[in-house]
Amino acid sequence: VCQNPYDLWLQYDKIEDKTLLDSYKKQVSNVYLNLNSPTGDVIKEEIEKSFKGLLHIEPKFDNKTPNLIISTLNKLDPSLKKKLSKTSNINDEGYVIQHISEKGESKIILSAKTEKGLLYGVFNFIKQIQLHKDLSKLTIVDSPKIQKRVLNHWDNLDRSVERGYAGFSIWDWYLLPELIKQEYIDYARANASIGINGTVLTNVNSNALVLSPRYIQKLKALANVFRPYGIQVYLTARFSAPIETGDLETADPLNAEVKQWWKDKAEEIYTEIPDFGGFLVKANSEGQPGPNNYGRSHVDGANMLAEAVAPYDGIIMWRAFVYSEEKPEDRAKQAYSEFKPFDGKFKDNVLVQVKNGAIDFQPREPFHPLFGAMPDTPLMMEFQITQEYLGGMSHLVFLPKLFEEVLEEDTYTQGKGSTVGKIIDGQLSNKKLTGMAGVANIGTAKNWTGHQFGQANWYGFGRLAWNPETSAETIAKDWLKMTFSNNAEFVDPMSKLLLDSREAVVNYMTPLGLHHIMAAGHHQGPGPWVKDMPRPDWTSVYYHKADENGIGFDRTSSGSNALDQYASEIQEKYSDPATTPDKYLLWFHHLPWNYKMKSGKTLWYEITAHYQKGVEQVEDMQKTWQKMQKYVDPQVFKETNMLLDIQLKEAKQWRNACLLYFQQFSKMDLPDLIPEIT
Ligand code: GCW
Repeated sequence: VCQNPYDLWLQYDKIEDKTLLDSYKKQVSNVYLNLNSPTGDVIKEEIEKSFKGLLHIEPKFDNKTPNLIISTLNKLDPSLKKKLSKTSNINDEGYVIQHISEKGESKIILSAKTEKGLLYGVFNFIKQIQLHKDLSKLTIVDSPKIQKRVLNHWDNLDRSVERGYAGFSIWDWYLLPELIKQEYIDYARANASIGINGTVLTNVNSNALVLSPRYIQKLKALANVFRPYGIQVYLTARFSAPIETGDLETADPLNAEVKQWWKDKAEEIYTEIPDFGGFLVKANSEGQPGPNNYGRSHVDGANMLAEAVAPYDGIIMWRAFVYSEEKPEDRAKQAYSEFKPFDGKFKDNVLVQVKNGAIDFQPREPFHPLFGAMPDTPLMMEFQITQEYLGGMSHLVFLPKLFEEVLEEDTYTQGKGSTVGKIIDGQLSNKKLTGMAGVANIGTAKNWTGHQFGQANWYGFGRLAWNPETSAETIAKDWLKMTFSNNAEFVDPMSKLLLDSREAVVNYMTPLGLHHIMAAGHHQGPGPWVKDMPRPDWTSVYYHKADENGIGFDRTSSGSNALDQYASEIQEKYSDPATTPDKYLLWFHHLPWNYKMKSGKTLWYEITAHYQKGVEQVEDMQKTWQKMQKYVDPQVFKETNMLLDIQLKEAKQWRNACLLYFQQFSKMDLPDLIPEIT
């Protein structure tokens, strides 16, 4: 076993099964490839690399008697083209991979409308080999369901990464544009392999320095590296940039000089980077400047920027993560209150980027009520891949399970079946623009993500951005097979481990709808006691509201009425604790400690049992992992063991801290299932 963690899921180790290997060698011995472009070179390199690694062959490219034909549709021999099924279904980034027989000879055709489509097809084709699939049965017709599949780096120009746990930023701004690190190329390749087609290089909290001419040259160097891989670069735009640069005295979006400043800035960037993607903006949130500073609205701000990038097909991703310092309203309600009235008012090249839940990337939140509530505005999903509230660098948590849960939630906003996924991919409204963003968990760590299993979250984000209906189970299995081993004795128990890991973290951190009870500031570890912060909605007591009468946040009509922001089907169900799913119970209700749960037990008992269950689930993860040694690189095996030890220790800390803290209010005994804790 010799996986190299740096190579992520693109492990191309020789296939051991001799029969399989021989059949592959026969099927793809000679490749037709006739592309004369940087993307063509990338495709060729990838074919060479994977065939050398997986099949131990040097592919022939003599174009005479090929059995693997890689060609764009317009250059494909018409007789072959005729044999392909459903090519009209693919979009510009889609592809077809199909096994056909021609004059008794078998051939595999890989075709697409564009070279970018071919690149995605090539990565999928190689994946089929990694997964030991039968190539003689291949018929894959696939296109991304979402257009903008983007990583958001919260990377600062000093190379610190906000909420990053994998070392420093991989962007070495100091040595750019001259030094092009191999990591930049490998980063682009990894992203292309999972269909990610954009990257926002800077933190939403960054200052405007990155917009200066010096930095635009650095950015250009990166864009040149990424282009053959189909990846566009984007930047965050600080709203006060015209002032910060010393050019103007105002950033008022309705001021003519300000408008011109952004137009000039866009021109300057696009002159150097013609395929620049556009800007991501955090405005009037957590101290960031924005249009509100001038008495203007989010629409004024977003549209002003949208106009500046429109001539170049650029887009603006305007974040809806806002919660005002002045408003005493339930924080969960604020983004909806502020943004819903703007539905239909944004320009066509604006996406409103909404976090999956209304608070902040918790282990579990109900879906954000804005999904479905702005039918005339393209909404872009923002997931967090880095584990800010989910154990940071030390906990193994498979996030595709969380993402899947959100995407499958029914908003009922256009009748039953109006899932969040269908709103995001535009199915429900024929949106012209669609997008999904993931806050990256990537850094200078030798394995990119710090925790080896963080790689699965990067991988899974890409898969879901490509197709939000992909199941977490498929993602888990594919990732495990591509990264480690196809052996069922490894894949079956390990995919169970991955799929259960998300519920484990919910259980030992925030079961039954509890949320935001982490330690203040760094958000790692328990802190249900946190109070007396500069803002009430930064404390834990604001969210759990535990007192002698009970626990939970009443968001029904007797409380903040945040429930009112959801469709009536959801309101009806969730307004009564008896019909609210247990997983959201304390998100919507404040209930007495002896409230009788669906299980027949008291609320207090269920809280304790969930915390205990979470701890036991980590113990189960350890047991499973112990059996996997022979499938895993020794260093990865050892390190994961040590990390699981930390996770178990911290899970116990969570259980102990939360139960002892809440017990002072419940004044009820800990049931026998809880070991003695002090
Ligand atoms: O959750 C908060 C994080 C901040 C982050 C902010 C945001 C980038 O604690 O670190 O800032 O969300 O999403 O803007």
